[in-house]
Amino acid sequence: MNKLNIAITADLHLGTPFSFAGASQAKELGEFQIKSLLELCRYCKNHDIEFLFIAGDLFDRINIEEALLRKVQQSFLLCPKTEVVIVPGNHDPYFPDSYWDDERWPSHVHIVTNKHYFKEWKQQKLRVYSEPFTTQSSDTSLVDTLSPEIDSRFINILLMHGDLLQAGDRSRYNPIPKEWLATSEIDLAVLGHWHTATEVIQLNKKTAFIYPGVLMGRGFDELGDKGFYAGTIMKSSELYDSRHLAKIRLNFIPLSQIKFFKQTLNLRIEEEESLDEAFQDSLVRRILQKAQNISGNIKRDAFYFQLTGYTAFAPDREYISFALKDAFAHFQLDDFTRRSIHLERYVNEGNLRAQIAKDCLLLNDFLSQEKPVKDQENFWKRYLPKDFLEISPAKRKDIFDRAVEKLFSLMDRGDG
Ligand SMILES: [Mn+2]
Repeated sequence: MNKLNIAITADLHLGTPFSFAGASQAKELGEFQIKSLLELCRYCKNHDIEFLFIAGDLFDRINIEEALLRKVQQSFLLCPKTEVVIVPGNHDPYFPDSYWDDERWPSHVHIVTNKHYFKEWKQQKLRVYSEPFTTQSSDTSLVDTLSPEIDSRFINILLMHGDLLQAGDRSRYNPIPKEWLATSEIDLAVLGHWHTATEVIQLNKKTAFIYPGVLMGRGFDELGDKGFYAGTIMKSSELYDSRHLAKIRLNFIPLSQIKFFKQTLNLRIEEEESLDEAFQDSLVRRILQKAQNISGNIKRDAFYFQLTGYTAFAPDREYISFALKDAFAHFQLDDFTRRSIHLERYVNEGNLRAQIAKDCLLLNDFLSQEKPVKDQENFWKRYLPKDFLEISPAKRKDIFDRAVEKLFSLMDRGDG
């Protein structure tokens, strides 16, 4: 039996600008990315990983800072006994004199720079086939024939960046026909480009594929645990051995660097403080509490909160964000709350607004009745649009509330 310890990852997108964050936080997020790579390399060393496959988009762009390139090259020095194979993806395509041609890449790092890439590790009975991106898109499949032909005594890996699709489906990013892969006799296709992980998926008895997903989330569209896959691939090297099908055991290894979370905090007026300032502080507390319930280490997390529901005061985004700026690695807040109008507050004013408030209270009362009193119905029918009473009660109430909100906020602004 031939057994290899392998790790796989893709789509690190190192050098992402993180433009949604402020300058200092963007820098910090970039450092988290490098730390993720360091963590991965340390894992490879500590777990005797023999091969690390990186399935494209290691870098986010074709122009990166020299310092970043050096850091990445040096990261791999942490695992000198791991053979690292990297294929360029659509974000970091290979072209002559690009960073891929830099002479300082460690010797155990193998970069796929030529078409029909093939490399064999005789002793480990491993063969790797790959095709690099050489431009930023490719609407035809980068792979057609495998050369040399598959020798099933080896463990055969296909390392590719692209879209695994049904024949005829279109993609600008290297559409890899599923049907082709299923007949390729490749043991494992290690694929990049899909940012969501798939685990190992067996296409048939002989061939499996996996998209490891991103190594680290980069925004609020890549939520929760991210990481890489590691484990073993096993195969008998006897040609006619019935066990010559590969056995693949890969586990998801979450990384401890930054995670992204998206949360909604629904507010109700009854729970509120009676003072604006106390209200803002209570929001700060509630956001913190909710975040802490979700994650054990919020200083390392990025949280996006959406506030919804009814409140008496408008949440002060600036105040809340300032109060929380050191609590999280990154924090974003959006306010979708609505003001609740207390009509009773206005009825004793003795002005036109008081009269309108009284009418609104009466209408509200009428709209809240399950079975409207006939007299009242006849009365309101004269004032309401014909179809209004045919709308569902919940929808009706919502329209009414919004109208009252609008009306009274306009009158408030005009000081009555
Ligand atoms: Mn990509």
